Amino acid sequence: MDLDFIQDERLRPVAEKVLAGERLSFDDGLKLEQSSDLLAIGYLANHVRQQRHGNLCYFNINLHINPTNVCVSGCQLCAFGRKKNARGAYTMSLEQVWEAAAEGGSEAVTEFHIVGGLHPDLPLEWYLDLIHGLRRRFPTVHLKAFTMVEIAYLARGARLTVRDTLLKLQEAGVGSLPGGGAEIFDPSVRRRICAHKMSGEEWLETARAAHQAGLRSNATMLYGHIETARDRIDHLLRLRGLQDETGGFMAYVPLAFHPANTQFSYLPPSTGFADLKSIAIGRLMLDNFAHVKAYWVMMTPAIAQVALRFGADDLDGTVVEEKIYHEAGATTSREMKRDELLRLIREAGRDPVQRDTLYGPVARPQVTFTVQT
Ligand code: V47
Repeated sequence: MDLDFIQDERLRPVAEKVLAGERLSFDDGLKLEQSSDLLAIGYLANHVRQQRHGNLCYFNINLHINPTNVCVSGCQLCAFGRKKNARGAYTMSLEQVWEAAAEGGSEAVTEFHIVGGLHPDLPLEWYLDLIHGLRRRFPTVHLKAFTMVEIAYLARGARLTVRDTLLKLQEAGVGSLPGGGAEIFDPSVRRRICAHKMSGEEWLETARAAHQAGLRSNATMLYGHIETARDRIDHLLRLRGLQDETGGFMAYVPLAFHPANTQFSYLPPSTGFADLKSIAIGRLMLDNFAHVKAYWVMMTPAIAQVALRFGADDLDGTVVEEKIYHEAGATTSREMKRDELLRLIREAGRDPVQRDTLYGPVARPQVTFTVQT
């Protein structure tokens, strides 16, 4: 294939590998990181994306629920968590969680995305009741609930293995796990951004246990703080390694760090250039992940839309009431209407597919799409 689209000659061998369908190495990843030839990187990522998904772009109709912001972890990166009796700390009652689910369920929601802090007093039974209650009230809604960090914390509190905890939650109605809490796996970075959170190894170990229990999950990477390019590529390769083993990850979701109201408030926020590069490099390195998600809440709808031409095939969903990013200064809306998602996707020349959490299509008469052959 003609490689005229490349301006940075150092990318040529990487491009040749991508176009030949070969797996990229750590050094290839670094070359991509060190290059400013964003259009060439994006072209390659788009090539991979087109091969996997043609012209399709996925989205879902979901509702985020954060039952509590009380958290013992005190991560330096986080603007959401509060100590138990601190100002602004909240914990919803089970009834309030179920009411929030009912109130947000107006637009044919197919997924509740449920994550919260590590609450020192809420036992596993409380979470099982929460899930049971949602399952009973909303039997058709998929419950994507609790990060690896929450799962391991609940297991420790209940004196159960991670596997047994996962099995109990699954039995109660949890259908899959979101990808949060991965941050950056490198231990020296972790010590500075989330000193008391589980290690990267433990995150991967918990994801492995989840996949082995039959629960699929997503995976995230938090970038744009104190990490280096090497840390980012190392993170991606560790995710790729586990995916080779379990095949249990559905989507990779790069998350740009929002510094406001965190201990890193002196750092500048991410840029459109860095966001698009992150999406594209993720798509190129994670050759065994089906999906790369441009989470519009984090990267703004404007950049997320462009990302659909830089390797992303999924815009996440309607979200409603996002708290974690907005506490950290996100200026995006807290919700997006289905019609607006459709407009963004169609304007980018993609064919929208409303999906369920596990990427099965959701039949809705309003959605029309064609697969390009
Ligand atoms: O784990 C916390 C990150 C994550 C900040 O799986 C911050 O489909 C930026 O994981 N600036 C939670 N990021 C969000 C998350 C997620 C979002 C959307 C979809 C999915 C999915 C998962 O947010 C946390 C942490 O990595 N975070 N604080 C901050 N100040």
